[in-house]
Parts: sequence; structure tokens; C-alpha cells
Amino acid sequence: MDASTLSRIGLAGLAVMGQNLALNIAEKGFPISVYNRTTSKVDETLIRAQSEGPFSLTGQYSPRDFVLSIQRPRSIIILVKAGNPVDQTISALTEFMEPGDTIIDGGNEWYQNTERRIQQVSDKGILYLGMGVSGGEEGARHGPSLMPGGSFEAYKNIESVLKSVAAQVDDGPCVTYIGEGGSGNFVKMVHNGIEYGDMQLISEAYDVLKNVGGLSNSELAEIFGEWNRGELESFLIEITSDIFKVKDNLVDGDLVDKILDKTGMKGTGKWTVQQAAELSVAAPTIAASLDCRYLSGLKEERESAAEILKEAGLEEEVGSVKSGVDKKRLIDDVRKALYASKICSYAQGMNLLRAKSVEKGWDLDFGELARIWKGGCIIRAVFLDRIKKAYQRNPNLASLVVDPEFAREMVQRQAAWRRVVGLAISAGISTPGMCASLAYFDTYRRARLPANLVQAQRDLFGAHTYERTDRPGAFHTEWTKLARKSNAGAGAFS
Ligand code: NBP
Repeated sequence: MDASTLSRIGLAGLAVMGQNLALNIAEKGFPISVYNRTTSKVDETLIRAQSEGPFSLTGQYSPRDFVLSIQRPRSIIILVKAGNPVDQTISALTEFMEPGDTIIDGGNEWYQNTERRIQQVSDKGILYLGMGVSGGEEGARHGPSLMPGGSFEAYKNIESVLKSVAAQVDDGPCVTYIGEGGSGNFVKMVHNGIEYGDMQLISEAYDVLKNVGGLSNSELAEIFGEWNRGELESFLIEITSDIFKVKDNLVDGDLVDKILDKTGMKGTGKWTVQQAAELSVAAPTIAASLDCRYLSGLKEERESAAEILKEAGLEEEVGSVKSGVDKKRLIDDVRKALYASKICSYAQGMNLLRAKSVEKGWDLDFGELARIWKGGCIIRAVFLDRIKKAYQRNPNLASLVVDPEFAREMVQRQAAWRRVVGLAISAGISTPGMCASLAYFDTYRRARLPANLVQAQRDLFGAHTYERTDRPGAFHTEWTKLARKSNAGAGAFS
């Protein structure tokens, strides 16, 4: 093939993400070759390129023709289903690739799979990147947030393409070299975990406003719209406002009320919580959001539990709580509770990233991560600029909760936060995300916890020893023997 007709880059896997990212790359002026196992998707992409373009996009129908249509050193993005399909695609393509070429897997891949593949293709001199891509279909087409990790040389080979196709924000394109190994996938995984937390917290705000505050869908649309012009301004708040405006086209009423209350998931939230446990990092808000998805899935069990507990005498408390509520103040309180809860959730996600970065030596730049999440991705928010600045002020920040600015904001909002959680508890409305965030805050900020008693119990039944507050060393006490000898406390309440 004539070198002048070769493409700058290739993309294999033309489902939702691949098709849109390919069109985005082509639109930015980078000639691209595309390929898909089922070749009808190649034709579909060509038709779209024609109607949305015209763009310099070439369809290829075999792995060999595809690889050979790209200029060297070749950069090939794979966007197929994570897991075995990626391995199969790699093996089909690498047969025709040469040393110095690069594979970039843009799927939601488990980071260790990426680390295994980095090793595997390095035997052939092929470079590898595992790149988190966030923003769904719309982001892929018009500007996603990109989290590439792996070979720095590979990153440099396609840096200009990535910077051009990524979402653009006031301080640059939403892409940065994340670090070595599977760091790009890991960061994307935690991003998704944080996304779970955000969505859960928003759904709790909705539940409280609707059921305690009595807000209608049109009022909710207005309130979320208003919140989107303040400290909570973000993609998720904006789309939530839009959701409340949509009428059902099958029956009377609003569509949101007709949606079955069962949440789907694809696994990255679960991986985030598993990793938090592996690394001994507390991530209760993210874990609560995952638990809620599991519980939401038990629709029939929940319906029958509601019946059984009603028969057992459980009374709905919402009515009595609702009657005494000042609606305006509730709305303001919920906004504050949501914001404070969100800070705690992000603190958990960032601390999980830090623990992994230390374990793997990735040297993650947290300010830069917050920056590339400011645009393109699902958690994009004005608030991320504040997080970026917090880490710029102090790259070794122990937790976002103790950044002076966030600390002040949390203290200012804590009374409202406690009121919302208290009201929800009294009304019997579960707010596990807000409660988890508040408990995280209250646990983290207390200089002394009841962990002394847990240590005493562990020492009593397992001789695990304990440390003392007043002198160094490990101590063990014969608690039971001493307690039996002592009559102290006996009859104290008699
Ligand atoms: P899917 O995850 O639905 O995968 C479909 C693609 O995988 C098709 O191109 C399909 O080819 C290909 N494929 C499969 Br399935 N098995 C294959 C095999 N054995 N060999 C070769 N190709 C195979 O696509 P998607 O929703 O576009 O997502 C792509 C990646 O991006 C995933 O990892 C996903 O988790 C991630 N992601 C998705 C989103 C989103 O909003 N959808 C957002 C962010 C990240 P075929 O046409 O021949 O069956």
C-alpha cells in the first residue's frame, strides 16, 4: 500500500463506543482505519462517516488488511467487550503487527489483565496501553475523559490524537498519562466506583425530597436545575433535572415513575469495593451504593418484606414526619447534605487510589486525575476543580476531608447534613450513602474512638495484645481472671 494512503491510527471493535470514538478521531482530522469481527458493523460505520462527515475513515474487513493499512509505528485502539474478546482480538491483530507498534485497549478492563497483556505482547516488541474511556456514547463521539496507563513511549506515539479527541476544559484536554502497568484501568475503575456513589447520593436526595418534602417531579426538575447552577453543578445533577421533565409516551404521567426500581451494573463498582477491602481502605459510601444496587435487585423479596412487616405492625412514619417539615429549609438542607456526603465519597475514592499507587509505585498525580475528570466523563463537575486545587495545595493530603477549604465547607454543612439524615431515619427512608458518608466523617474526625474496647475484647479472647495510650509496647492482660477476682461494678445498678 502506498505510504501516503496509510491511516494515522486504527480502531478495532465497532460497537457503541468504538464507532463513536472512531468518528471522533476522524472528525479531528486523523485518518483512521476501522475493523470489526462482524463486518456489517464496518459498513455501518462507513455509512455514519459519510453522513456525519465526510471523514477520512477507511473500513477494513480482515485483521491483516486492517493492520497493514496503518502507518508505522502503528497505534491500534481496541474497543471490544472486556475479557476474552480482548485476548482474541490481540492475538488476531498481533500476527500482523511489528516491534514498536502499540495496542491501546479502551475497554473497562480489570487492571491485572492489562498487566498480563503488557508482558505478553512485549515478547514481540509491541507496546501496550490500558486506557480508561469515560463519557459513554456521547463522550466517545464528542470528547471523552481518557485515562491511558502502561507504556509511556506508546502514550507519546498517540498523545497528539488523544489530546485532540478528549473533552476540552479550561485547563486543557481531559487526558493525561496516568502511570505504568494497569494504572489507567484502575483509575477508570475507581472513577466508576465514585460514579456509583454520586448516583446513590442523588437518588437519596430525590427520595427525601419526594417522600418527606412532598416535591412533585416538576418541582424536582426545578430544584435540580437550580442546584446545577451552584456548588453541585455537574453532569449527573443536570441529567437528573432532565429526567424529571420527561413524560411517559405509553400512559399518562411521568416516565421516571414508571421505571422499575431495580438497578443494573456491570462490575466496576464491585471491583472498587473489593480493592478497597484488599487495600484496607475504608470506602463506606461506595460500598453502600453497591449494596443498594444489590438490594434493589431483590424487588420481589422487598415487596413481600413490606407486606410481612406491615402485618407485623410496622407503621409508615413518613406521614407524621412530613407534616412538620419546612419544605424550603428541607431543600436547602438536602443540597448541603448531598454536597458534604459527596466530599466524603470522593475522599474515599482518592484514598483508594493513593493506597494502590503506593503499593504499585504508580506515582499517581491526584490533582491531575481530578482535572481530567472535569470534562467528558460521567462524574464531571465544577467541584472537581476544587479537588484539583486541594491536591495542588498539598500533594500529600491525607484526606480531602482535612483540606482547609473542604474542612470549612463540611463544618458549615454538618448541621444540615445531620438534620437530613435524622429526618430520613425518623421517616423510615433509607439513606445509606448519606449515612455512610456522615459516619465516615464522624469516625475520621474523632481523635478517640471506642476501638479501645474492641482491642480489650480481642486481647481477652485471643491474647492479641494491645497498645497503651501512655507508654510504648505491647501489653496483654488476664482480663477474665482479674474481672472474676474483682467485685467492682457488681450490683452497680441494684
Ligand atoms: P461491548 O462491550 O458491547 O462489546 C461489543 C464489541 O465486542 C463488538 O465489537 C463485538 O464484535 C466485540 N467482540 C465480542 Br462481544 N467478542 C469478540 C471476540 N471474541 N472477538 C472480537 N470481537 C469481539 O461494546 P461497547 O459497549 O462499545 O464497549 C466497549 C468497551 O468499552 C467495553 O469494555 C465497555 O465496558 C467499555 N465502555 C463502555 C461504555 C458504554 O457506555 N457502552 C462506556 C465506557 C466504557 P461483534 O460485533 O463481532 O460481536
